[in-house]
Amino acid sequence: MIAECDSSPVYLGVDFSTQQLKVIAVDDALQVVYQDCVTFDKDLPEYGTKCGVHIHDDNLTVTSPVLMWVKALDMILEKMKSKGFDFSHVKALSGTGQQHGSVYWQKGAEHLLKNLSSDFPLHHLLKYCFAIKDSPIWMDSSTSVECRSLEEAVGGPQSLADITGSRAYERFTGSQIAKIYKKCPDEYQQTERISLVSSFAASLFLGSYAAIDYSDGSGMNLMNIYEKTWSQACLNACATDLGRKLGELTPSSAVLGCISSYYVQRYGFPSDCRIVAFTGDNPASLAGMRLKEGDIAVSLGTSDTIFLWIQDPTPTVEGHIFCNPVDSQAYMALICYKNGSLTRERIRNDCTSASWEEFSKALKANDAGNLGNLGFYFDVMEITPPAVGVHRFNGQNVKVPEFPPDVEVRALIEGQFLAKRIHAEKLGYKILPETRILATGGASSNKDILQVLADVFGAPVYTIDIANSACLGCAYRAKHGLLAVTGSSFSDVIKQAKEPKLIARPAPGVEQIYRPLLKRYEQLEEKVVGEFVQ
Ligand code: 5FX
Repeated sequence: MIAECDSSPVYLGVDFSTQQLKVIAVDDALQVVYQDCVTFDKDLPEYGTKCGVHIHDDNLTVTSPVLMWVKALDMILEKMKSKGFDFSHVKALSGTGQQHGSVYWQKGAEHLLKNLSSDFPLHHLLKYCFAIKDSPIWMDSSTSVECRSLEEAVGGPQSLADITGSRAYERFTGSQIAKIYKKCPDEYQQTERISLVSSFAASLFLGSYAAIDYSDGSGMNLMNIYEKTWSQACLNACATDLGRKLGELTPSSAVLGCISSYYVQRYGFPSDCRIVAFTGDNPASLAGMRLKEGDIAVSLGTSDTIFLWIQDPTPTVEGHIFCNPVDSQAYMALICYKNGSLTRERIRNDCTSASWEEFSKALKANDAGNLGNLGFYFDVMEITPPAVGVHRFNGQNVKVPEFPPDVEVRALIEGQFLAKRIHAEKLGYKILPETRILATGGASSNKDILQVLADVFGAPVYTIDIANSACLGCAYRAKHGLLAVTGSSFSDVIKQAKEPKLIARPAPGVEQIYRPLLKRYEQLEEKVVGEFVQ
């Protein structure tokens, strides 16, 4: 699709996700006029990533090369140019990135950012700009020691959650920075700015360091989510001089400035194209799905997440509270699962001929409840609950070594959704007659998977046309950022956007099947975690 050649405004959303860099452009009526992507493994094989990342030998450390992200940006902009995308209509641009990952800018990098020559691609110009070449990302779980000392420094896990919205989590940026401070002191010393993936990406467009927004900043264990300022106690517990290296925080809908002249000269963006603060992928998804209070979002991507809109948060030691990206008075609650689409793909490959069609057939081969068979599929160390390995139980709660392929497929999908419902209810979420489940992410295009979601939750499932709600949400946020100065709310701005559409309703009678299974699954989950802890 090519943007229309009239003078109507266009808003751009970009998404630096785990496996791809994506872009979506919408017109003034918020209709999608262009979409594109660069896939790291396929399009940038020289970086040798698998699913966009490097898993290190300890199986705990997970990083991505920061220059790969920069080169992906060069690539996608060149692609758009060669397809005739007219950059001169772009009035505002915003973006998103995988949450928690961090980027370490070398001393002198901002000077380079401010003086980019449009004759060269960014990955040439920024080659020596990073003190740490491999950025730690959200899949990393190597920082347990740093987590414990951060919690101890502020009075324990609940005290840390009371300040930052979450107890210490390995992937959160505070403990990742603490690890780098300890293990790579010279590189830390050489760092003049630490960005999140989202604010790093914003900096590339801005041509100077972009502030971290409140919503993505909530995923660091460093920010006071009520005061929206860095918590000095948390900063002190992680590294010296950290406040200065992190810079100021900013509201998620703030206009940070105009696009760098590099993009004006090289691609033809208008010089007054506004850069609206970038945010994390889950907050951006909340915007893209038009989530309202009472809804629950289920995102089925590289990570699975569930999230809710909340007004008065009570942080606990399970799940996270983030500042809301579209309403500065509100919050969002989130739970993240590491075993998402990669585990679904693994089971698809093991149990079918690696086809989603076959996977769907296998899923439908057994009735709701899977004859009482339940499974836990944690190929990598899970976050909630903290456990690893594959654990299968028959209808008598006896552990079994394997299931027939179609039972395995249903056990995986039912298990993933039973877990999500149990954990959402533990966060205080109540399923009411008006509840809507908003599904997004790659697997949300599979109607059979969404039918199981509707059945397990006993609520209707809706989707939007665009599976990448995070990227779309940023195109919406770009327009909102521009209009927010005139007092328009996000919900006013997105009135014109398409409403989510109904995909699946719970089948009659399933409630009676899943109610006892939810109880059993919860008890078995405790057993699995207990085994792991011993
Ligand atoms: C959320 O807390 C997560 O860690 C993941 O969903 C990442 O944001 C994936 F990009």
